[in-house]
Amino acid sequence: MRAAVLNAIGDETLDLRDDVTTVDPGPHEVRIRVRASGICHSDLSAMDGTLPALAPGVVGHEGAGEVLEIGSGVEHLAPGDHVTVSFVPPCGNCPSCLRGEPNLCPVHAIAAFSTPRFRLGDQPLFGYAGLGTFAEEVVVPAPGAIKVDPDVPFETAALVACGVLTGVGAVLNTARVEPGSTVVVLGCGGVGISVIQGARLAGASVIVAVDPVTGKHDIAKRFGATHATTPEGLEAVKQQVTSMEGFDYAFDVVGHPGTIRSAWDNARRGGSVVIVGAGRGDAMVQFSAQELFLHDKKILGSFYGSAHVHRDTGRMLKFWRAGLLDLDGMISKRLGFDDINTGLGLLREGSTDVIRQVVTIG
Ligand code: CXF
Ligand code: ZN
Repeated sequence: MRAAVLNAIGDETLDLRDDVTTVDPGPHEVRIRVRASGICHSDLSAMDGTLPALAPGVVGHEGAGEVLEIGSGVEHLAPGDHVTVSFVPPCGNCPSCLRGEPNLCPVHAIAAFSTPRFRLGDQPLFGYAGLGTFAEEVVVPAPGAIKVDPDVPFETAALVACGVLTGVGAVLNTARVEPGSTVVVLGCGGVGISVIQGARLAGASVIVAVDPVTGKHDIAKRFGATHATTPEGLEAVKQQVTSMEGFDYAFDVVGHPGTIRSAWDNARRGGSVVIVGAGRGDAMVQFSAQELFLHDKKILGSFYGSAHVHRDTGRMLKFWRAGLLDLDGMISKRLGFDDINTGLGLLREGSTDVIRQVVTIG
């Protein structure tokens, strides 16, 4: 089958091959025909070493498709079901799952680092984050396949699997933004736009979008931002909309020390600083011991939107059906399998017309 292979960490392009196979589904696993995959910034971060990943392997971690085959013991799925796939399949029994934090379930996430999901001849290939959705088929643990209604387009469903759960989840689950709040969002890619849409859904009265790429400002406004500015312009907008107090909620959706520090600086005393951006393990952020206590700000990490993937996937799609989340408008480019490297290149350049590119796999 076709798959986009990352031969080595540091490679700038993927090897588009047609001779990759999947492993066979074991007990409690399912084989899925991937029909659509989003291109997420974390795929680039896997390629350039920002985020941990194994090579050789197949990247892509935001996908949707159709169940082809179920292993023994799989009860909630049948061939033909439409599903999204999750990079954190919740095991249901570990302490994280039992305390209601399934996004932190380590069981399958850790196994993904020792269990190849594909083969290229005799060579085992890993699947990025346990998935590898830039392939025509994937084999995943059954709890990582989330059933969706068959009338949801695969491209729309795919977005929910990572970017939308991560961004909207950060607002609704992690921060629990209250109606009337003031919100600033640093970074207006696919996840940043999802944070903006989540803030609109939560009833925020002010949503300031910040991105150095000015071409993204009008896009951010289309999805609910009330103001949009470059990082240099943020101070003036803050003065204007919060009377210098700062924002109730500041979301970093970049993951750089500078943007995290800016989120802190722009939150009001007592406000919340929410870290959504996926940064490097060795990038350090500085806070003084005094400011940490004196300003009473809450620093909230948000991994996978603190989502309950089996609860929140359907919830996001209900918002979409109700017209409260514009998922289709987020798809700025529809690509074919052969265009994956072009799509990654556009994302790397911070292209103005890229919010989410979706690859139709088949
Ligand atoms: C990432 C987090 C690390 C694993 C892959 C997905 N989140 C969003 O892109
Ligand atoms: Zn992602």
